[in-house]
This record gives sequence, structure tokens and C-alpha cells, in this order.
Amino acid sequence: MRSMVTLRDCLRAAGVAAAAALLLPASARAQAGALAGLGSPPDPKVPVSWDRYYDHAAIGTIGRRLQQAYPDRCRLSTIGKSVAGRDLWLLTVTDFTVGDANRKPAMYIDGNIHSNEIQGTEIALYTAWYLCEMADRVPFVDSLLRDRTFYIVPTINPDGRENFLKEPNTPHSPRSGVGARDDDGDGLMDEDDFDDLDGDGNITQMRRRDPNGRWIVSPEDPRLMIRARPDQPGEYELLGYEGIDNDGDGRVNEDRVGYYDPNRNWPWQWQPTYVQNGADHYPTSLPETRAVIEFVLAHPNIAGAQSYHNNGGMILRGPGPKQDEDTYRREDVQVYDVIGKLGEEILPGYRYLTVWKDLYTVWGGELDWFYGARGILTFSNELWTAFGYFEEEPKNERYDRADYKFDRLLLMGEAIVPWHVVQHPQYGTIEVGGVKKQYTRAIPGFLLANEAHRNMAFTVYQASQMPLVRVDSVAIRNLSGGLREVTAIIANTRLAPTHTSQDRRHQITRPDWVTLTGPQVVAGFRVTDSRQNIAEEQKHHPERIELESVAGMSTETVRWIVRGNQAVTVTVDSEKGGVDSAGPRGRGAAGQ
Ligand SMILES: [Ca+2]
Ligand SMILES: [Ca+2]
Ligand SMILES: [Ca+2]
Ligand SMILES: [Ca+2]
Ligand SMILES: [Zn+2]
Repeated sequence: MRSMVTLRDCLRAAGVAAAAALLLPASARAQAGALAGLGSPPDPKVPVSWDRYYDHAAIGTIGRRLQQAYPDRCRLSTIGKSVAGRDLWLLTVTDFTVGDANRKPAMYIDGNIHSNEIQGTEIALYTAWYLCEMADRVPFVDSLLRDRTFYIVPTINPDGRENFLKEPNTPHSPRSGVGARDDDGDGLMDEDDFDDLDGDGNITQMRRRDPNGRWIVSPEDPRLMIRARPDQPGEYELLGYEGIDNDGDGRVNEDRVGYYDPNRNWPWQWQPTYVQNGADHYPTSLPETRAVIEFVLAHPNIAGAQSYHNNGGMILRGPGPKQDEDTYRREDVQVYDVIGKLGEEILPGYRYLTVWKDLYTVWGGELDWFYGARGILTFSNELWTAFGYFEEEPKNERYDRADYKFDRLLLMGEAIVPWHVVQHPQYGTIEVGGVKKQYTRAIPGFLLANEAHRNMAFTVYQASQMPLVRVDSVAIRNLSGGLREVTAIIANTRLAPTHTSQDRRHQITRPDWVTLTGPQVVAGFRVTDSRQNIAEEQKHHPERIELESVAGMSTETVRWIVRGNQAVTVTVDSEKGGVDSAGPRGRGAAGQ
């Protein structure tokens, strides 16, 4: 888990690949002694082990090496800095040899907004890596990168991530970023954190033998504590997570690192701390929140978004608060439903759910800002679920639990620290033991690539269904008096509209423009009913017809009256649907 080991691993793996390259021509390398498994690059230019969690330096190294190996496919930059001054790395992945990356419909992906929810970072990184490594092998990936851009920010909370990886923690800590706050109002900030009593890097539970305690030891697994039945004598009392009262105020671990919740800090349905715990001082008070917002505002081509969390196996959509139900109108919910329900098939054990209804109320959350303030179709996957232990709904019995059983049978007991004696300055002789920090919420190493691939596939599906506009046809008819009538059909060939209903209601992005160049435009129309030949004239700027939106899998028709014999070119320019041009003889061949 330490960065030096990780980097050394990377360099060693790179050395092996370089040596192999010297020995064999590229075409033979892939077959040397091995048959490639499908879905994985047989001979990656950037070898990465997807069974571990990378620190900030290693994330930057993987990004730089992808950029070096694939300069026309991946570029590393930063969208800003964290509280502690770390870069918020951005990997822009597209086919840079085709079109303008910032004008292609784009998918924004981030992870790790909650410090302890680490695997979103690996899944975001895996997505960049898979797309780069597979584009030459899989035509679908090739065409995806020609038409789409991926903006991938592996972690938008690198300080909290570093704390989780390198400091003693529970599976649930820290959730906050590392900016110091006074949680208990005593004038001191972060003065009483966890204390790793046995120095093993994990914060586990404390217990003390006590016949009046209400806990007993499981006969199935002595590491597991069970609540005594109401009429049964107990054996132990539990004393909470490892810690001492550092400031002598009579409370243990009451003001830990942070505390604010980065996913309650967004300027959509934000509420102050007395309504929404963790909201912090005001929306965008955190530099990480501001950096993402500024990036999204500067990139109106973002048409889809995914923000990875853990855990529970959920494909979440908004709204966070019930009060926002009307914001998610039927027409957009239908698109969410198609993608979300397919996700349940791509991700066994995952359920497609709505935040406020199925989880809890969230005020000022990221996914609601993306959709509410920017009209972007956004999902948040809660990665990893107890379904994954035995590929069934977990069977938790009185004396055993699926996670403990999985640890015994598949991890050989590595995930849970057995109870052992320590001396506590306030409690005397006690024992500590329990679940290690990278268990139950993070994914065991040997299952991480599977989780990464399936979530990548879900997000790639969403990306493939972002709007994509085309000039479908251009037809010309001669009229009297030297005039001609030009009729163009504009198609959106994907599921999502060029403007969601939320985008249209608040006019968030400009209309789609359909522009005629060549002859002089006398009049321009939007055809509202092509069967009955009903058209609506656009008197202002008739050469550039404005379409409010092009719905998913549908067309719009526009018409002009023009004077002059110059060649006709029609261009559709949609902020979220891309740019395309054609003449009457098709794409790239303007003519009469
Ligand atoms: Ca304090
Ligand atoms: Ca410990
Ligand atoms: Ca204290
Ligand atoms: Ca403490
Ligand atoms: Zn979370």
C-alpha cells in the first residue's frame, strides 16, 4: 500500500514489457506462451495491477505513463488543487486525431469524494486504461473515442484518500476531507482523533471482559461479537473504536480529522449544517467542489456523468431530497430508467434506486448539482455489495455473517484482526480486534478487476447513449424566380436528448444550431409536422435555425428558401450532441 512499493512495482512491470518488446516483434508478443483472455489487453503498453489501491503519486504516474504510451488518446492535466495543495488529476481520453476533444459529447467520471470510498478511483483509472489499451483491438471502442470524450478525475478528494491509505482508519473513516474543523465547539480543531493502540495501521474495536456487558462471543467464529439475547447473561462490553481521550474532556475520539461532507457542499438544494450535517459553511466552500464546478461550467459538452461511491451495490439517480421530485420529469426519468435497468444486468447484485426514496435525504449533493444546475444525466454507483461474497443475497445468521465467513473461506482469515490484549491508559487491560480498514467497503484485491470492468462497461454504455447529432439528409427543390428550397433532416442517433427537460426548462445550454452556408438565405423554417407540411418561420437569423432539442432516437426537419446557385452545406452544432456537416451529396461532399 505504500507509494514506494507501488511505484517500484510499476517500474518493474514496465521493465518486463520493455524487455519483451526487444525480444519479439509486436505481432508475436501477444502470442508468446499465452492465449489472451477476452476483455483484457493481451499486451498492455502500460501494465497496471488492478488488485490494489493507488496513492496520489501512483495515480499521477499511471496517468503520465498512459499519456506517454498513447499521446493521441490520453492527456493528463489537472482541474485544480485540494485543500492540502494536491493536484486533482484529469485524464482526458478521446481520439485526439479526430475533431476537437472539447466539442465532442463528453462523459465526466469521478470517484472518491468520500475519503474512505477508495475504489471509485481505481474504477475511473481502469476506464481510462481499458479505453486506451483496447481502442486498436475493438472497433466499438475505436468509434467510441472518435465520437466521444471522457473526462476522468480519478479522485476529487486526494487528501482524504491519502489519509485513508496511510493513516490508521476504520473501513468508515475518514468520510470528510482533511480541512480542520472544530466538531465539538471547544475552540480546538481535530484535537481528539482515533488512536491506533496496537500500532497495526487499523482502527478496530475495543472490548473488555464484563459479566454485566451485553455481548458474547460467537461459537462459529471467536472474532465475531454477538449481542446477548434479552434474557441471556453477557460476557463483554464493547468500548467503541480504538482510542483514548486525547484532550481530557471526558469523551473519546470526539473531534477527528475534518469534519465536513464533501458531498453536501454543492450549490443545488444546499442546506446549512443544522438541516444537513456536513454541509460546511456555504456551498462551494471546499476548493475541490469549486474546481469540479468550474470545470463543468467550462465544458458544456458534458452530457453524462458518473460519480463513484461505495458501498451497497446501487445505481443511484437523484433527486436527493423529496422536494426535488418535480425536477426529475418523466421524459428524463425514462432515459434514466433505460440505462439504470440495463445496469442491473451488467452489475449482478446491484439495484437501480433513487436517492431520497431508497437511501436517505441528501441536500446539496453532487449528482443533484450535475442534473439540477447543469441538466446532465448523472448516476452515482455505490460500488461493491455483500452480494459479492458468495454471489447471492448474503445469509447473515445469528452466529455468523457473510463477511466473516468469506474471510475464513476465501481470504484465509487475513481481513479480520483477532482479539488481543493491549493496555489502555484510561480503561486498563482491554482487547482490540475486528475488521481491517480495507475490508467490507473496499473490494478484496482478487475481485477488484471484475468490479472495475463491469462498472466501466456500465459507464461506457451510458457514454455510448449520450446524444450524437448527424445531418441525415439535405434535399433541394427548384422554385420559380431563381429560388430554391432546401430541406435538411437532423438526426439524434442515440437514446439521450441533446437537451434534457431540466436543461430546456432553465435554458442551461444554448439551442442546437442548424446553419446553411453557400447561397443567400431568404427565409428559414423549423418544420413542425412534415407529413402535413407545417412549418414555423424563424425571422431572426434565418440562416441559423435554432432547435430547442433533438429528442433521443429521433429527427427534426428544417427548411430554407435560398437565392443563388452556390453549393449548399448544412451544419448541425449541438453543445451536447456534437457537430456534423453535410451537403445534398452527403457528408464531406457539399454540392448543389
Ligand atoms: Ca474541537
Ligand atoms: Ca489497531
Ligand atoms: Ca476527548
Ligand atoms: Ca483519541
Ligand atoms: Zn459516498
